[in-house]
Amino acid sequence: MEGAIRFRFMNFTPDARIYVAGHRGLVGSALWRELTRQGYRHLLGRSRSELDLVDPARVLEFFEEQRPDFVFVAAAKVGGIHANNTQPASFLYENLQIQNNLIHSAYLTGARKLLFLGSSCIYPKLAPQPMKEEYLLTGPLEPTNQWYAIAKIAGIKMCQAYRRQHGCNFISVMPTNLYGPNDNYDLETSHVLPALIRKFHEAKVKGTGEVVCWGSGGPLRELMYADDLARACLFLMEAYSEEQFINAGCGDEISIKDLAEHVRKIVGFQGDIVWDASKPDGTPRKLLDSSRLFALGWKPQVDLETGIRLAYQDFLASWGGDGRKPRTMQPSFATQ
Ligand code: GFB
Repeated sequence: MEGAIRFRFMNFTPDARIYVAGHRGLVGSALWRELTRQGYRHLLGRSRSELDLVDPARVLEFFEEQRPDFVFVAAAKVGGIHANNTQPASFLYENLQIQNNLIHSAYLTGARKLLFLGSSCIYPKLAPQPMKEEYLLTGPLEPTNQWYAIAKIAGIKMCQAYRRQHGCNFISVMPTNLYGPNDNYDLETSHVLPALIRKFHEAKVKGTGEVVCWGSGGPLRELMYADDLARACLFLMEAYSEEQFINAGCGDEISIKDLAEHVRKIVGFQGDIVWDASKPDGTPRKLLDSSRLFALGWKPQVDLETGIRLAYQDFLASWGGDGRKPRTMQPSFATQ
């Protein structure tokens, strides 16, 4: 049974001190934009060079100095299918360290509430679709991202354990696949949508006849714009305090083939798409059942077509048309 929440109640008001861990990443920067838009005045953020989240002493020191009331854990080592598959030790070690340090320091310094962000890859590879929260730990994980998934499952359990033993109001949210401003466009480590935007754009600019995409194109993915997730997180920080983690998706899925076709059209590339079957497909289907969240009254606002157009604008603004380096370096700690 869950223990009583003993922490002093404090409303999530514009005066609260709010720490967004990972504030320069895809999700963290979306949270920052939304908090600013909604008038929250005391936002705390630290870049990786200012605060190494892998270091327990530095993290605790930061919490002791700054005493945040509310904490969003949007910091993690993240990446697409290839990065997950080829850096298992980094994905497991760094994520466990980062989340342990943040969650434990929030407990020690009396944070009023913490929201931990996981990932839809926590569910079994062949879970029934759409995936309900209850399906956690009911079957084997997808091998390409099991390391990241195990770390994220440990993060959920950390929040639940600190609630039970210490009465902390720590909650967890499982987002679906995300995209949007400040995404990672590095082709080795990115997720599929930013990779497609960059590949098609560069092929258009260089006049290349074909673009190579990975796998069979058959897998289905649910893709949500990061600002929608940010709105969901603010909503949940205010309205949700249960031990049960909660899914956050938009409810629509698309095949990777159809996604590639959409991006090709939006970017304006007229050549062919070639599928490289030597690259992994990953999970065949990954659709979240977000009915719990929808029943609370939240719904997404950005449809895929609009979102891809916005993401392409972000790519054009942060990358040169000839594929030169981004104006701002992509941070290593971001989340998805
Ligand atoms: O987005 P993605 O890298 O990750 O790949 P996952 C999704 C699908 O797109 C896979 C295909 O079937 C890829 O093979 N794909 C096609 C491509 N072309 C490309 C390309 O150029 N680049 C990339 N990256 N993919 C991740 C997990 O899984 O999802 C993480 O590894 C995390 O742990 C994240 O959970 C949300 O959706 O397969």
